[in-house]
This record gives sequence, structure tokens and C-alpha cells, in this order.
Amino acid sequence: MAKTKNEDKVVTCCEATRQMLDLAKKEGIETVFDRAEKMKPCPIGADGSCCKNCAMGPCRVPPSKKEGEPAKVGVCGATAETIAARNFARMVAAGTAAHSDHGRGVAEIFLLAAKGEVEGYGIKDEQKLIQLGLDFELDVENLSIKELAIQVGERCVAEFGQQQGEIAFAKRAPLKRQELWRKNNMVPRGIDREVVDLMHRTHMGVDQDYKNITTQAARCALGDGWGGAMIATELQDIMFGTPVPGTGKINLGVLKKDEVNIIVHGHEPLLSEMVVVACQDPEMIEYAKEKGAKGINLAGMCCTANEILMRHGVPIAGNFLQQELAVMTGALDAMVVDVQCVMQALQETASNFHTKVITTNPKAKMEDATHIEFEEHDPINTAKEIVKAAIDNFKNRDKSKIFIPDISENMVAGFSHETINYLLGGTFRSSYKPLNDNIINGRIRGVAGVVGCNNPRTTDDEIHLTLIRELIKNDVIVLTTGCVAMACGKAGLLQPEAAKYCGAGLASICETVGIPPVLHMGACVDNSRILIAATALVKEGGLGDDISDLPAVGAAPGWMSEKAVAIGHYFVASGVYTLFGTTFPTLGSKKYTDYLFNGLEEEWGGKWDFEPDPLEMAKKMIAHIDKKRKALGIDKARERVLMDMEMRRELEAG
Ligand code: SF4
Ligand code: MSK
Repeated sequence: MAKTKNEDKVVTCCEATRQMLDLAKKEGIETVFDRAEKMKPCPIGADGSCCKNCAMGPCRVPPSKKEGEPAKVGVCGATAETIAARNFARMVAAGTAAHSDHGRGVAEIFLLAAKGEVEGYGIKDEQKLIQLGLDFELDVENLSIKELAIQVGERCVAEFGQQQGEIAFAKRAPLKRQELWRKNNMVPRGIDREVVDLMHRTHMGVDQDYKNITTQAARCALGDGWGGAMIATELQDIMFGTPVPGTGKINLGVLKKDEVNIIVHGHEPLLSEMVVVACQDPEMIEYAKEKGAKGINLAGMCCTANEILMRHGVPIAGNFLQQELAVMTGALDAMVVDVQCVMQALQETASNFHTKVITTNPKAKMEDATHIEFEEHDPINTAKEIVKAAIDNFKNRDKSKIFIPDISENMVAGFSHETINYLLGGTFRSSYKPLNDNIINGRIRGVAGVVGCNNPRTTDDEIHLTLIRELIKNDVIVLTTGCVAMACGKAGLLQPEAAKYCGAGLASICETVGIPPVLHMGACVDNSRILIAATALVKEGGLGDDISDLPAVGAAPGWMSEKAVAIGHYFVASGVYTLFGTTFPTLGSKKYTDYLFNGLEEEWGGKWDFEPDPLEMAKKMIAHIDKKRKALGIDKARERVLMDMEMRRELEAG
């Protein structure tokens, strides 16, 4: 495994990253890995035991070291559990706000496009538009596509500011789940309202009941998963096309020495979709050739990469921890960023090279970067201006500084819920029945959603890969999004050939259907696709009547962002056992952590857990899957499959 800076510590298992870190060391350029080494996390803050919600503090309430010592409280008397719950809840609020603001941006552009007030976007998936019309109980039969798009757009925009009632997509959940949410006052009234409510009640001197705070945090998080994030996914699919599986390439080796290299990095596909179009414009290609390049090479990074890979096959240069490294190749002419997961260090790294960092969103500017604002009424010309700036920068490359690791991997991505339905059930009888049948008969032991970021506090990519390899070896099919999906891509797990790493049951399914055992479902907003897939499994029948009955689990082994906490909490509130690795933000309060890890299951059917060791994490996930199989009475079926030597022989012969 690769070693870098601190020779005693393995920091990455990605060879391209290792090569770039060696270069950084030689050139004396600091990266996120070095800063993580130097900046030790504050243990009190990391455990959620520090409150800075008013100027009587900040107050630190770590657990007492001496037995019998009274528990510390804040100046206002706030207990460790209240402080941990408030900190946790504020992470949920921030994560929900981030995803949902993305969703709002998409909804506003969708509405403008539907009214014909903006060019460049159209309706690519009418079927899905009609589905949304039905969700909003619109008169779909008597509306033209244009009228329907306008009304759907208006309804989506209204979901954010709605003050009373329920968000529309809550009704997509299994009926039993909806009842539980209603009984516990957890159905979001409107997306923004729940964020504001949560920020209010975690203000100094408001909600001092950690359970009550956690319930509102769930209401807020559900407004993300079944609200803002789901709106983003659905409207993006309607405008840009619902993804279907396609091949692509991943890792820094996708950058090209002799072409203008542009990376789009961040989250919102509104602009990147237009950059894809601009890069294919013959005039732009001609312009690049005039400037001495062989063409224009567009690549993605972080979740924007997932979006444009799934819809256009645009290659991925890397995941979160590779952003500075892409600049360090010396061959990147423009790093185009919008929102979320963009490191401030990018501009400093770029100052050592010729790379232009271009910010595009008025909410996310960077000192010293070039700002070309995304003009929503004229997106294609904004995109052309950006591409032109990159082309103009090509001549400024210092050839002596160019080093592109010759490393990339093939991958298959774009498994939307609709595609899984189609692949498993066929065009005329598309359904989840074959998947349910294979779970019931035990060939597939269970389903795991493994999502989230990578974090330099653990060995880069490794925690995900160890966990996922162990899961598929045990016949657990994996659904993935975000930077974990990219880690899997780099390691070759997103290819049908990865079936060789699976247990016999899962391998037989992958080989028959021709799918990888790890299904790339998109960006972090697309975790909503996993909710819909879980709901489809329930509705198909035979696996209980709620998401919490399914032999299914969720994990974010290398999480780092507040969005991950919001995602985790909406999974838990939707009935899923959800594990985090690396660290957990409430460990300072045993009482509160115990409530999240044990108490919640009785109330919601789902619960949190923390396990830093990926193999132990896999064990816990598989044990939970087996517990659910037993409760469903399908544990015996799996035992029969495991003893089916005939099947094993057939597979081995194949
Ligand atoms: Fe300290 Fe209470 Fe103020 Fe928090 S709200 S900083 S615990 S006094
Ligand atoms: S980009 S939120 S590091 S998954 Fe969505 Fe990756 Fe996590 Fe950002």
C-alpha cells in the first residue's frame, strides 16, 4: 500500500494519489494530507462536547475523568447530552440547507425553462415529469407537457417555503413509515421551515430535551432526503435525462497532455451540463486548435463528476481528496467550481501552476480566483466564456511542470432506480420482483447503501474498499453514490468483472444480469434514489411492509461533511441501520450516543452506529441483515442456497 510524507503512515491506497503526493513532497507543496497531519482534531469539539452557542461560553463539557465527579455543565446549565444533541442537530440543519439549496436552484431553473424564459434546457424524461405531476395530484391527462412542466416547477419551488401540511414526496414512502412519521410529528411541513425550526430550537435557551431535538432533526433531515435532495434528483433527471448504465473512465490519468484540460468540480449540474455542450461546440474546438491544443478534454471531480459521467460519459479525474492533486499535474487549464466540497487551498495550490480557478456561483467566491458568474438566463454563453478562458490559458502551461500519472480505470455508472427496475425485470414487466425473489431465496443476502466522502483522517479510499469487498464477498449487493462510488471506480469494483470478488449467490446474479456487484447510483443528492429503491423493494412484496423490515443497511465509512450527517439522519428516520466510520460527532455524551445507537431503534426502526474498523463494520452490517432475514422468516432459504453445491459447481465451471 502507498506511503507518503510521513513514512510510517499509509495515507492512500490509490496509486495515482501516491504518485502525486510524492511529487508534492519533492516540490514542497502542501496538500490536505499534510494539513491533516499537522492539524490534530480538538478532541472536545470532535466529540460534540463544546458549545459556542452564546457569549457566556464557549463551554466545554467532556466526560468526567474521575469516578464520582459531577458531570460538567455549561454556564447556562446545559448538559452534555443537550450540547451534543444541539451540535448534531446543527450539522443536520447545515447539511439539509446545502442539499436543499441545490434542489431549489434546480427547481427555479426548471421553472424558468418550462416557461421558455431560459434556453438550453429541455424535457428529456416526460415519463418522470408525468410521475411528478401525479405526486402533486395535478390533472396530468388534461395538461400539455409545457403546462405540466410549469405546474410541476411551481409546486417544487413552493415545497421550500411551504408552512403547513406535508411535503409531497413524503407520500412516496411505504404507508407504515408515513404513519410512524405522522405519529411522531416527523413529516416535514416545508423544507426551509424545518431548517429554521431546528436552528431556532438549538439557539441558547430553547429546546433542552435531547430526544425532542433529535426528532426535529429527523423532520429536518427528511425534508432533505424526501424533499430538497429528491427534488434535485427528479428535476435533473427530467431536464438532463434519467441516467442509464454507461461506461466511463476514472482517475487522474484521464487528463491529457496535448489537449485543453477543464475540470468541473462541485455539485450542481446546471452549469456543468452546459459546459459539456460548450466543449463539444465545433467553434470552441477550432479555437482550441488555433491555440495549439489538439482538442478540449473535459473531466469531472466530486459529485459534479458523477452527474456528467452518468449522463454523458464524461471521465472523472478524481474524488474529494484529489482536487489539489489535479492542479499539481501542471496540465489543468481551468478548475471550474460551484458549491460544496471545494477546498479553499485550491487557489493556493493553483498559484504554483498556471491553473485558473474559476468560481461560478454568487454564493461561493474565492479570494484571488477568477469569477465568471453563472448567468441563469444565458447559461450556454456563460459556459462558452468559461471554456474560452480555459483555452486562452493553455499557452501559459509550464511544460517542465507537467506530470500526469498514467493511471485510470474503466467503470460502469448510472444505475438509477428506474434502470434497476428495467434491468432486473425487463422492458415489458419491469419490476423489482426478480431482486426481491433473489433476496428471499438467499442468493442476495441483503442490500447495503455505502455512501459519502473520503477523509484524510483515515487511509484514503481504503476504508470504503475494505468494507465493500467484505460485503460483496458475503453476497451483499452494494448501492453507492458520491466519493465512495469514485473510490470503487478507481479500484475496479464498478465493472461486471468484479463479480469474481463476490460470494457465489451474488456472483450468479451479476453474471446473469451483466451488472457489477456495486451499483453506482450518482451524486450525494442521489441518495434519494436509494430511498426510492428501498421503497420499491417494500412495495414489491415479500420483504415486510416497511423499510425497517428490509435486510438492508447504510454506511458512510469516510464521511466528513455536514451533508453526510443529514443523509445519515434521514436514512435512520426512514428505518435504516446506519453506520459511520472515522469519527462520530456525539461521543462526548454517553447518554446521547446511547440514545442514537440503541434507543432510536425502538422508536423509529432505524438507528445510528459508529465503527472505525471496516471489517468490524461489515460484520455489524451483515449481522443486522441476518437479523432482518430471520425476522422475515427467510433465513432458512439462505442456508439452503449456501449448501447448494450444484450451483457452486456450475459457477466454477463457468
Ligand atoms: Fe455555554 Fe450555555 Fe452558552 Fe452553550 S448556550 S455557550 S452551554 S452558556
Ligand atoms: S462530493 S459531500 S466529499 S461525497 Fe458530494 Fe464527495 Fe462527500 Fe463532497
